Amino acid sequence: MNKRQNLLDEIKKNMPGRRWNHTIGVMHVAEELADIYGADKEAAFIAALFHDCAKHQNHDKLINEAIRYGMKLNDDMIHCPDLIHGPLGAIIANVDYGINDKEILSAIKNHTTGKVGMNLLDQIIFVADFIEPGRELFNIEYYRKLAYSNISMAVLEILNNTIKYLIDSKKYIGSDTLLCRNYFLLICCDKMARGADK
Ligand code: DGI
Ligand code: FE
Ligand code: FE
Repeated sequence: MNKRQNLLDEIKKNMPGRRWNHTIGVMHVAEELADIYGADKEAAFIAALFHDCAKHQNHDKLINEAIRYGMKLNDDMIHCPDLIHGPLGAIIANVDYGINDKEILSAIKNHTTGKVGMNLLDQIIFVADFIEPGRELFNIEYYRKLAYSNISMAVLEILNNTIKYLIDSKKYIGSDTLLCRNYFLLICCDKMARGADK
């Protein structure tokens, strides 16, 4: 059996079916986007495969796992344990599965909040996670279309959507989410961000 199949089997074994279906969707979309934008397809596949490998619904389990792997929890992670699974997933991919490509680990680590200066692979995983075929969100076709025509604009619009959702549901917003949104606003529409006239 080849290495790729071994990894697939290993990750599948440790995931509930629903999350595995989501992971397959993210892998498929990430490979497609890598093709379109000229990124490394194999790296996109591996990053997508691992991106949610640390996602446990139970916050206590997540925190305990993070501590067990020696991960440092920042304030945002303590206020919002949902933000732990990306960084923890990158550590697990590295420690348990020997993934040591820095770009793959970065894409896994930052897939929930994004980060300032995200590179192409980071953006592909971030966007693929949001638009994979299993996601049913209001106006999802708008984000899907954008993803295939302007990936940075797709990142910006997804972050705008997420921040609106977090405000509407009175949830804590992590600093990376806000900083990343402003970073892509400046990249995508500099004039608009400065409030400049047309
Ligand atoms: O793990 P997935 O469900 O596939 O997707 P994800 O890793 O992007 O996580 C999505 C959730 O993360 C979604 O409910 C919004 C939430 N999220 C993203 N940024 C923030 C956040 N939640 C809080 N509280 N604060 C954030 O800054
Ligand atoms: Fe996730
Ligand atoms: Fe995901």
